[in-house]
Amino acid sequence: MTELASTQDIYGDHRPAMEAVLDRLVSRVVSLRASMKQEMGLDPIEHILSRFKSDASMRDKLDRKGLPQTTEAAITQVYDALGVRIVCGFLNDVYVIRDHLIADPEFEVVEEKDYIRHAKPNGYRSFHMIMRSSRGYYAEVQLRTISMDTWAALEHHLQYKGPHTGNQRLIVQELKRCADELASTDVSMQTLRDAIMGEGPALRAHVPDDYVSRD
Ligand code: 0O2
Repeated sequence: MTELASTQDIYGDHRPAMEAVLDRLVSRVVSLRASMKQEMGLDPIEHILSRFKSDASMRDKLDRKGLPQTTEAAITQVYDALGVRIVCGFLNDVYVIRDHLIADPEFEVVEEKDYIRHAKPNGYRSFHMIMRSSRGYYAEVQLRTISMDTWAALEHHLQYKGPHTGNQRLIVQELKRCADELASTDVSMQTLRDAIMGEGPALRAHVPDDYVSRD
């Protein structure tokens, strides 16, 4: 296939259909959020972001991967032209949402990377899913907690694609230490929530009926 000139849209005629797939995926997540909120009595999601990888970023990625600058390569060989990031308050909700997404009939999950159970050596944590729509467009879903999101955002500024200056060894070591501390906090916060949500109804069950708060 002939390479596209840099003035031509790398996504070609596919752009509107891809935008529709991204919208659809986001609306699936939004409705999942609403049903989980109703079921749990708590909002499992802090925020949802979506992005359509820009033409320039896609072209950079194709170059980095040694792929041709063609619409076909952008659509079939790079899986994150469409991206959705779901940020949860608590660790368990990441996996509950993952289980719901995997059961979604509209999208097939073609790959999963659990960088939570298997963090990257630098400390990066997140759960990644590559989903394929019925029309064959790929989207990457990243699920993470607020702590993981904070770390990734800061690390992105400091390290991921930025200039490598300063005491590199110390920076890498400190970033890893912060990631591990945040991961441990996530576990403590989950334990705390389990204690609060688990004990709440049990405690109430032991409170006599006439013992009501007069506040
Ligand atoms: P952007 O702008 O965030 O979308 P590939 O996706 O094929 O290039 P890989 O390594 O198989 O490469 O993908 P992986 O590991 O699933 O990671 C892809 C995305 O995860 C990245 O997207 C980042 O968003 C995020 N990510 C992965 N590792 C790190 C990390 O160490 N630090 C931070 N802050 N984010 C990370 P892009 O394409 O880099 O860019």
